[in-house]
Amino acid sequence: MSITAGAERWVDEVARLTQPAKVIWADGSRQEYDGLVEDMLRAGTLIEMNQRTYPGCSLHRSHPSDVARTEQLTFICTRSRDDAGPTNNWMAPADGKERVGALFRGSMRGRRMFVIPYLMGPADSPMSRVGIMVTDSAYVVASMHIMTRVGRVALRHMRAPEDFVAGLHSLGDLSPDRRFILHFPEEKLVWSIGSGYGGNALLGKKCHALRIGSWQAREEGWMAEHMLILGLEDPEGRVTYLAAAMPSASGKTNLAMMVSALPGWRVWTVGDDIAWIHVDAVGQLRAINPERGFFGVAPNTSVKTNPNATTMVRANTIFTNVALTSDGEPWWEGMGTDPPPGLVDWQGKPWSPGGAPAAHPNSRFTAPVTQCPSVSPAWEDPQGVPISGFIFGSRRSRVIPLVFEAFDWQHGVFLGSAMSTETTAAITGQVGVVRRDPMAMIPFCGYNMADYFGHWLNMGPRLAKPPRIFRVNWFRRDEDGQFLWPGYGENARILAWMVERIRGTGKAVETPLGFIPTPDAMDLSGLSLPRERLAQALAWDRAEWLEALGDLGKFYEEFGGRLPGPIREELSGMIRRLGG
Ligand code: OXD
Ligand code: MN
Repeated sequence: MSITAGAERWVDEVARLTQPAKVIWADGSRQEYDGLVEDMLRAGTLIEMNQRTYPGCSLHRSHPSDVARTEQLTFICTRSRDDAGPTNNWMAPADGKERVGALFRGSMRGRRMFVIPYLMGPADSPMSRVGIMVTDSAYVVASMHIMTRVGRVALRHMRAPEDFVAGLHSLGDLSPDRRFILHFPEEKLVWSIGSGYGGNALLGKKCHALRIGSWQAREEGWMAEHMLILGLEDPEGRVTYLAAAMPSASGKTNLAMMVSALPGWRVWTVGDDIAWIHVDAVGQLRAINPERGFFGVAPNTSVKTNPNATTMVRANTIFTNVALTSDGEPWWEGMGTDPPPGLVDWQGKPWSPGGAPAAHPNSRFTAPVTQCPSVSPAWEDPQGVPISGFIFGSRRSRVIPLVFEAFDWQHGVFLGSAMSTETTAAITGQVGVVRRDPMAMIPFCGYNMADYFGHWLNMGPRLAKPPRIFRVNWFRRDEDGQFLWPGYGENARILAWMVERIRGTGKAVETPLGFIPTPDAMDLSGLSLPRERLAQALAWDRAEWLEALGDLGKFYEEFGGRLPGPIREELSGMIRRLGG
């Protein structure tokens, strides 16, 4: 039997269901990409940008009701409801197949069906995995070209005919009433219909690399995390790799490609959204970025916040839902330039000041990793990069200090499980509402989160030297609503302290929360930040924390007896240390 027989059989089955006019296997070539772009320009689903200043760039405007991930329409379909857990929407697999199968029936009539064999991870890495995705959207195929490795490289990686994650996607009629993103982890299968939005439709990303990936990772003893990966080079040229989990649209891309404000230090970018992490033969965690592109949030990307990204998106980039200048260039709020006259908003309407934002708050750029000026020389290392520290960061205007370090692995896992964050425009719904988001994985964990905490706990003893775990919050504000810490390139000062902690030299005080940097521990040379502002950013309040831990306890109750004992013990230990 040929290695692709399983994929061919599945594709035939899907074609019988969706009834496309034509089936096309994508080869991932430049010629194919250019042809897709030409087709879309002709069809008006893509708009050519200024080819002199933005060569190879184009703009896609999505349906106005299809601009972000729709978590309420995203389901985990496991045989047992408990395996999906209380934080996931659940549908019985047979019900999902029946209900959503009816929407797929004939959904590609008159359309082309593209079959995309894609590889998540570097070629020839034992950590990389294959997916076969079917879609009727040319925009999705072109985006998959940028975000994944498409074609022979994927087929070559298959070890057996069933060695792939299958993903069926159709735009359907784009109605939110007929939109579903279903995951069948027991079958390594994804069904997505009714949305063309990246997080719902580029199935390699959240659906495969995180939801199905996390299920496989638990089964096989590795980790699939919503994490950036960066290498921090010190003035002596030594590079320390860190992985950081932060919720959607909360600064992962900016941190991953940060230009350090601390002289002599430099950040190298490995990934900005997803990390697949394995234990190697000597008990060292090693991480790969399964993607090969960035699907970043455009608003607030500027020369000040992320100079590398502004350079990176000057060519070969697909912009989605940004505003367009009369010169055919992209524009968004927080770009650092005034809105030029003649600006057209993300829906293609003339824009005038004082109204709604010109760019959608979740407008995006899709650009190849290789165009990032800070791309790490190790970004495609098949063995991955060695991880020495994990960072858990969330967006909280109160309570959570700027940075602190866990006592040990178990305490660090607890701190990750305790994360909550203020929501952003990356998901449909209200922005700025505090919600629980353990390890920034609440929307992406493909199984019961209590078991996920257990999986994290189990990883620790397998490691020769478990990475240090840090908690950060760049988003803390003062009483006037001003950020206490300048963030962006200045965050290098915090990363440098982490590296010193990893090496055993960084200074810290022990508190009931964990280790907090002493006032003189971080190098603040060249930064005009009053000492009392830093103290405020690092402060913690007993009463606020006890209240927060009370809420956390209620969240944990949702998991009943499935919550691992050590997590419960860490919670009571922290309450005890705080005198509660
Ligand atoms: C993303 C997200 O697009 O997390 O990365 O929503
Ligand atoms: Mn993300």
